[in-house]
Amino acid sequence: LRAAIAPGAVLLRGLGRADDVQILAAVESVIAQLPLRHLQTPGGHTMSIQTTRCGSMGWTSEPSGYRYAAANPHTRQPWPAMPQCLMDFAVRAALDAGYPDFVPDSCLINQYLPGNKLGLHQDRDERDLRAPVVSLSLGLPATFLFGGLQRTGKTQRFRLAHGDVVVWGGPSRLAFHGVLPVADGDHPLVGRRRVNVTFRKVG
Ligand code: MD3
Ligand code: FE
Repeated sequence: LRAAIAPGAVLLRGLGRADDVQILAAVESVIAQLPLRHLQTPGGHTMSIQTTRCGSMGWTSEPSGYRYAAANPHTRQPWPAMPQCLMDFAVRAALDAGYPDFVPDSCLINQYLPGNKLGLHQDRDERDLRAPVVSLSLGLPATFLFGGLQRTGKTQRFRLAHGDVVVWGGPSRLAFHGVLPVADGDHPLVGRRRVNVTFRKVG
């Protein structure tokens, strides 16, 4: 089921459900190589969600700001490789949404425990802003906030459930967005958490 939810943004409801066992195993293999942790914002706050990543470019937060790097600044090692099934899934989702040339080089994995949230922000650290962001929700459902190009504008709300995919491109690429606190629950496959996987072409 494909629905345009905003200019350039396409919701592919349940696309990730068919392969959820394999996708979750790939996510767990990344977590085993590079454990989830709370990032410190450049402003000195600790994020409630926990993060890890894979692919040739990894997103990091340092006192100097957010940036993408080819190596983990803590270990000077490359990031874990992107599992092939995650790469294949992201390419297929982008194709379904009308972005046939999408080849991600970066995958960010965010884990939300009940109560965790993500404040309104823009994703603008990627060099190639023509490429869309592909996001996959797993586990507990969440209410996603989607605003305009200004932080103070009106926001729309979307309920994202296990297996839902959104591809954010075109005019939506720089829109403000966030996630409301996740309600408690227990997902039969994923457990007491929401896992969000985003794929990007950093360039
Ligand atoms: C709209 N993640 O990783 S996914 C992020 O659920 C992030 O963990 C949220 O925001 C999460 O940066 C939301 C949906 C999403 C991801 C990236 C976007 C929406 C987006 C980039 C541009 C516009
Ligand atoms: Fe974001």
